[in-house]
Amino acid sequence: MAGRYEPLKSDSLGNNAQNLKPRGTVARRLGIGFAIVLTLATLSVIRIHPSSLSADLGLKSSSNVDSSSDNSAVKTCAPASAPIAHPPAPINPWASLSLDETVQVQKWLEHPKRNLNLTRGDIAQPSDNHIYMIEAYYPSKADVFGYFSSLDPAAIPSRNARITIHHGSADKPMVKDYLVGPLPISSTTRMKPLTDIYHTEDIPFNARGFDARDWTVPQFFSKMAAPLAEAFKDLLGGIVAGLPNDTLITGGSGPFSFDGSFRRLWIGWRRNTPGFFLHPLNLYQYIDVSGTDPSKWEQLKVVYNHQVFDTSESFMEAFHNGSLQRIAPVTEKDADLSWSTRKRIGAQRDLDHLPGPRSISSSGLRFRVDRDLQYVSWMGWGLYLGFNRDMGLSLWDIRFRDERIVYELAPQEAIAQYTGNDPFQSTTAWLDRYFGMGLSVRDMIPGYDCPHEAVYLPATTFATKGIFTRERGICVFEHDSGRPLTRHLGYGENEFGAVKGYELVIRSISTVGNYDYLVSFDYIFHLDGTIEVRLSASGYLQAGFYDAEQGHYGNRIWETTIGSLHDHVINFKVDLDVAGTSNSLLKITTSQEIITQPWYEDDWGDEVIQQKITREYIDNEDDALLRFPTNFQGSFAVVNQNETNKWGVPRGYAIHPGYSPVHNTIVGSKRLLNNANWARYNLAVSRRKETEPSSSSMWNFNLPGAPPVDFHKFFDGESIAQEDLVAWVNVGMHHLPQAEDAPNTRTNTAASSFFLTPVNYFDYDVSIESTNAILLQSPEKPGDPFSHDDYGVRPAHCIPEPVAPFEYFPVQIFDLDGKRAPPATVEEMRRAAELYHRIKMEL
Ligand SMILES: *[C@@H]1O[C@H](CO)[C@@H](O)[C@H](O)[C@H]1NC(C)=O
Ligand SMILES: *[C@@H]1O[C@H](CO)[C@@H](O)[C@H](O)[C@H]1NC(C)=O
Ligand SMILES: *[C@@H]1O[C@H](CO)[C@@H](O)[C@H](O)[C@H]1NC(C)=O
Ligand SMILES: *[C@@H]1O[C@H](CO)[C@@H](O)[C@H](O)[C@H]1NC(C)=O
Ligand SMILES: [Cu+2]
Repeated sequence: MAGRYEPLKSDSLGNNAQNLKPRGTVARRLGIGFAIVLTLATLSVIRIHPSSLSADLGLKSSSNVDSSSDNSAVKTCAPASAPIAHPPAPINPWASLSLDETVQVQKWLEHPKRNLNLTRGDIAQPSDNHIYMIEAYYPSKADVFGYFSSLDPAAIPSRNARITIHHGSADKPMVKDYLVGPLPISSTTRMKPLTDIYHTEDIPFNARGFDARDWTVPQFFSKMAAPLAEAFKDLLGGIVAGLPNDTLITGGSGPFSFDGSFRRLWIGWRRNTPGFFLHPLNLYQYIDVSGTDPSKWEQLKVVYNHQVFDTSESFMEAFHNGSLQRIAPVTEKDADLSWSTRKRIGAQRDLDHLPGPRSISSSGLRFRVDRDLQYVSWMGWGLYLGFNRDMGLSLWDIRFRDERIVYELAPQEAIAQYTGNDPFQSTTAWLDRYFGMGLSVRDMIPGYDCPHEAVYLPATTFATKGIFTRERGICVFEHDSGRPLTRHLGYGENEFGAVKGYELVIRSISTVGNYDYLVSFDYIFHLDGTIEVRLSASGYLQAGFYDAEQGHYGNRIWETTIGSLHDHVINFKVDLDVAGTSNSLLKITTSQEIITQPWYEDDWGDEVIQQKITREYIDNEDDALLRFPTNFQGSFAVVNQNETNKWGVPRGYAIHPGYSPVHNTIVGSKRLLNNANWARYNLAVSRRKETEPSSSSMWNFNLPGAPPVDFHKFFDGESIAQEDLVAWVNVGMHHLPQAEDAPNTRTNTAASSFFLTPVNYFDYDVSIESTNAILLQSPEKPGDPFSHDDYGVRPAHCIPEPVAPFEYFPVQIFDLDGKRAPPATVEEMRRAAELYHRIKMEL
């Protein structure tokens, strides 16, 4: 099959075309189209435009090519739709509840027989009982394995729902989790408290889930804003009247509580302008929003320009009697605020009027998707998708070349701890699971968030107001990394060649409250068995108010704005099953030795300084809270000691640091005392347990002193030698914002990653199997070109399908009866997305 590497000529291609062996449908389609392709290939050689001309052609150049008369012979490329996948089982055990299932559960819970005294979530007050969440509760690993090994329909794991109820009308208000199952609802369906996955009994009501309506109760305006309205105008240059045209808004920080005994937080005022996150003003209030009765909510403190007041009255008195140290507000009249919008500015760059390159799978997509089961396969890989409110996308039963490698790969929590010289920034320690990183997923922007030919999958989550569906919540695409995965130039037989670096990407983007946190979760699959987990952030900073006293805490990025230093750490659960579930944690360290050997020559002395490897199994959980070694001298791998490759080495998968493998800088802060202890490490390995499904919970944010999931309790002295193990792996960033974080942080440097990569898992690099590869042979006659074998796979020539016209739709909301809700207004959409980061006062 070896062809000749020559300038493109029709007859040489013709020879190749005849030699083409059909390889599945793709190759066949390619073969048929080939004769036609030839004519055009020749034409395209002739049609070389001088560069000056091509620039002039501008946007029209592509249509010029398409409309050339000879193109009638060229077929259109295969459509960019994914062929149907073949999941290992006809079900997805991690499927989200369907709309119908959710509504069934809702109705069942509302039935008077349940005696739950529920008020519908969309109208409930804090003092009512209401359902906060309904979502799928995943079956045990044993049940899934039992079913997968038999595929016996009788062994299908039972389906259960996890329910969270806010018991606001109880004598002692609290939050409780329940399991409801089996589903579908029948006479055998039961409800029981879900407690064994938490380290505390109940969730205190003061740590309850986020509810947008808490922040729009009239008391908020009457107690927190109205008494200061006059000062707002003078000191902040804005109006707060509880009207739609208010020019100031406020936003809250967190956590709200230490142990559930109170619910108090700082709010800070901002300009009500696009990019409001970059417009903090220097007035803060500490407020008490404890309990279930908003009429008891209070303001406890006012801080303006570093001056502290216990009451609105004393603040207003100082404001009137001249003792207040004022700073002149930057009013909108004085300043152009467009710097905080995303509107394009500046001169257009050379050739930027042309659309950039786009990727086309000319012979059809090479990955398979089962949309109903949410299963994806590509080049030996296969996996199921799950999606939940708290953290969004998760991957399950990841197999490569018919062997399971990862049972579960799922984000757990994302912290962001800030610093500053004001009450807002210096007390902020977010745990974003609270806000629902899955709930915060919105549709992708097609062509921008993912390439044009990406396949989109829907994501559905329950919220108190209804059921949210986004048609484009997840995207899947294959792309060319643009660099070979392996290559070598050589002159011996079969030494010279390259394997193309194709990758499959599964992505979801979560915009948590609009601040610096448009988070793109990327799972990137490679041909050699490597999985790359990459997270990138963008969006607006949570900026601070700049004055001369803030210099140590960030960089000034505008007149009165500072980009505040903060750390991001995001935790992933990686339930590796390396050659089975009996796994061990191998620590490899490299160090320096000085050694003498009898055969050293006198020329260089009798000592050599070199590296050596130390291998050590970490046998106990307590020793498995880990940091990467200095200078990354060493590595951690999960291996099966009893399964060796051909060379007698235990098969393993290494957890390899990627870009910015940081852990949290701060240890011991009271606002992050025990609720995110995983963030102290780069990774930790514990024995897998059904009672330890996650390193966090949505209530951990508001309970740093009494976290429902206390990560350190996972590490209780158990053996991790040849056990089923879970690695808890962190990515993150020390984010010192700079002028270039405006208007938005850039995903190129605001990124972090890790790799799960085979280490002696195989006997050799299995990417050599790829037929999207080339092998070159040295010419026999000096001066002749190298001959080559491309395994019959080469770029097709075809007319790409037109890109669908751009369109973007809001989330679809179904009410709690499952009926399509009327479209949300912009203000409603903002409230759902911006949460209490942008509180618009209402009368
Ligand atoms: C049911 O809840 C309401 C508040 O929503 C409360 O006023 C009422 O007392 C509760 N009923 C019972 C029987 O607990
Ligand atoms: C804001 O709206 C109110 C009521 O519609 C109106 O009376 C007021 O003049 C408006 N204020 C500004 C600054 O436009
Ligand atoms: C102004 O009011 C503040 C706050 O009540 C008070 O502490 C201060 O003594 C007053 N100063 C004068 C000059 O009245
Ligand atoms: C695994 O290997 C250990 C010794 O390395 C041996 O004691 C044990 O029986 C083996 N287990 C299995 C399941 O083969
Ligand atoms: Cu950041």
